Amino acid sequence: MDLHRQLLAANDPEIAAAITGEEQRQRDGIELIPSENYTYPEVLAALGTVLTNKYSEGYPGRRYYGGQHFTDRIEDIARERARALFRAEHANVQPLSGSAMNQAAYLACLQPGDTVLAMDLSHGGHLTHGAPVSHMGRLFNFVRYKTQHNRQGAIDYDGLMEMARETRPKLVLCGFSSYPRELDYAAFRRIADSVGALAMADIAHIGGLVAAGVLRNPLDDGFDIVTTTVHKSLRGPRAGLILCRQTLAAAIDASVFPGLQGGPHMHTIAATAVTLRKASEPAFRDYGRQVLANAQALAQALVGAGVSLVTGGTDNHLLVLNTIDSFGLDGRRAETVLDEIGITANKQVVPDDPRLPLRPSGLRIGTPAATTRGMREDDMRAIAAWMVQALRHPDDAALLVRLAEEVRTFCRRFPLPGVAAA
Ligand code: DSN
Repeated sequence: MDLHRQLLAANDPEIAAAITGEEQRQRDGIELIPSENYTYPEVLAALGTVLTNKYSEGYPGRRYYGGQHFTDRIEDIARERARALFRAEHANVQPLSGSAMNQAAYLACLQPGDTVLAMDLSHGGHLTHGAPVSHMGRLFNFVRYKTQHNRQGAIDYDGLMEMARETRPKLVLCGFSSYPRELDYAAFRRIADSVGALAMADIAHIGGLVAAGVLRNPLDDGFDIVTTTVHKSLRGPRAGLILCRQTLAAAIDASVFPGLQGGPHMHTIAATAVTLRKASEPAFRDYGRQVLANAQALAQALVGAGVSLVTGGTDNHLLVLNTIDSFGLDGRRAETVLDEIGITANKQVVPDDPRLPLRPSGLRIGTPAATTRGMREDDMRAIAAWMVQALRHPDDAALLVRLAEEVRTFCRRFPLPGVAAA
């Protein structure tokens, strides 16, 4: 155990024991929540440093506190790496996480009451894309578009163009947290242009896949603003990035600080810089390809076993299962049953779900974390088989115990990055 952990164990055994327990949970189980990942040991090292002691309000060269020699260097490196990796004119690396980055982006370019076109939450959009329960949904006039269930979840771009002409949005937003298909960014750009709106993409989930070059980068299609989290497919610390045109740089920066946030978390920004360097290496492209290949293998195995997938499949890293149609179980029960055998997923609404979000009709799974641990297509087929057995027999306690043991044994083959073996 390293010195910091020894000190923690000696001085706060309760918290130390809970952290050790979480390490064990992560090591012994299969992580399928599509927004989670295992970060690099180097990122964990950067996070646990004295940078957490420092206030750095402002931006490099323009801070409100002294002692910024090293923090300026770190933030400059992080910004430069983000710009280079995503081919962006400007990058802000200070957003504390995904919701803050989207809020800062809206507040940079909209006035209260302005109209935004965004994807409906149950069709795959995110809370910050105008769900009525979010503050953003109250502040701006979000008009929601849906996907077409009978066309593999495709978006009706002609219909969206029509909707834009009727509603005159200031911002056309695309992106998602539970949509398994690729988007036509050029079509979104044309729709935004047709009404003089800005085009923004929230690639929070797929930022790593875009960085790896295995999914399309909306900046290459002339988007004005792109936001991404750092902790999902990018495999970094919990943080957000805003990438934008140079003409929006001053507004975005002012919106993040002082508009929305105070002191940036410099330990996280250092860890973000480390992540961005890793993502620019050739091995990360291989990782991105494997994430997609694993998602295909998982989807094919589930469909082959008769499971109903929203949109019928996936083009990215995530899948949404309709567990009511497939197993007669709501998403909450399905999540609990899988938890019992050591597979972590999350309940999920399906398009126009008649059920409530805490007991929805579906389950969301994805492959970024399992891929980081080294799992490949054959492993995805084994995981699909365990899932289907458990979900078909949720009340068979003996079966669930046996499957849990199989999952634990399987997981021993895949070490947890940055954590010593048990
Ligand atoms: N919580 C994230 C997700 O799971 O997709 C989005 O905020």
